[in-house]
Amino acid sequence: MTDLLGPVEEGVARVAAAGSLDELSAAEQEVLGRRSAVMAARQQLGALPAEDRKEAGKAVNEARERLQAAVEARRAELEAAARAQRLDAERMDLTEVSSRWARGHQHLVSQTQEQLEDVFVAMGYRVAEGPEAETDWYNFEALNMPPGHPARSMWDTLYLKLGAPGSVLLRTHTSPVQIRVMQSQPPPVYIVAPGRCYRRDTPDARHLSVFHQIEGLVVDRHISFGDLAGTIEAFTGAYFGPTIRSRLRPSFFPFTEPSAEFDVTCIFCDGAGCRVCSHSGWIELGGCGMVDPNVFEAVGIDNEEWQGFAFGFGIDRCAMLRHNIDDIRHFITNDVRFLRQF
Ligand code: FA5
Repeated sequence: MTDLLGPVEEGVARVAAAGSLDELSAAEQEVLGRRSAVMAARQQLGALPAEDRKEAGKAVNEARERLQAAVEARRAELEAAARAQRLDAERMDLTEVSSRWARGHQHLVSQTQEQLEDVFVAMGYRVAEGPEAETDWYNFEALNMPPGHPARSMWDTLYLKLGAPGSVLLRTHTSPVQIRVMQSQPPPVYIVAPGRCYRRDTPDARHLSVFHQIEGLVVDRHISFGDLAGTIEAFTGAYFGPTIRSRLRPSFFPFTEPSAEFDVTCIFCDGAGCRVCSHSGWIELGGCGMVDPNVFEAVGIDNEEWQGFAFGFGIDRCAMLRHNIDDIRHFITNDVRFLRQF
């Protein structure tokens, strides 16, 4: 019978050299398959004289077992290496992620909102809030705009499919918070109410369809238009500094009488006229006026005893003016090169 010692040593070396599980399968076939030296020796056993057969059979089995053990050992090594490689590829290095991505920060509009709140809190105001999904009554009717009132067209409204058609909407301004506050507490009232507003406005350099306003409401005894004008001046001075001029010009809002709009000088052209200010030299910041007696009536406040003023202006516009941003749309494009500057 063929001597198996040499083929077994070669076979073990061949198996140990397999660099992958596929190579190992090929090597296993070679050293233990039908055409291997061990199998050939096994087939020769029947032809041996009976007295030699036992010894030869034992030698064949030992050779097979040695080769099989070598294959199993190499398979275990290769499988462990493959598993380690897979784990390494799938591994998530959390420390690497946190150092690769810079930490975020508050959006400029939120920063501006907090700064404006601070200006008014320093003047003794409280911060109030109200819902963004409002009823028609709070957004319009209680603000002296009954159904069908022509002034409703001043605000291009987005209605929600909730309740009776046209009864629930996305608030077009923060003025409904005036009503909610007056319903919830007796005068005197000194509040500001910042928040998101929605309109079917076409976006341009000064308009977005989702933007932010801050509402102010004061209800007290002996309040006059002079208090309102002084408050606006105090606020513009505190927030923009002395270089920006402001002006009040007569206007109309159904919920204030008399009403005014307040503008600040356009910082982009210093009043000369440019694209951002529509060549007027001024940028409109908000509306204001003395609370209309019909609004007091809607919330049950005696307008003989109490007077009040209200104002509402754009937070996004304040941020634009203070930081020289010539297009309000930068706030929503999420370009980190823009956002990182503030
Ligand atoms: C109002 O919304 C009134 N509620 C303001 C008011 C409150 C008047 C209290 C009287 C008393 P107006 O529609 O003009 O008014 O909006 C006020 C300000 O919100 C504007 O001057 C502007 O600064 C900002 N604003 C309005 N529409 C947009 C818009 N589409 N995108 C960005 N800012 C806007």
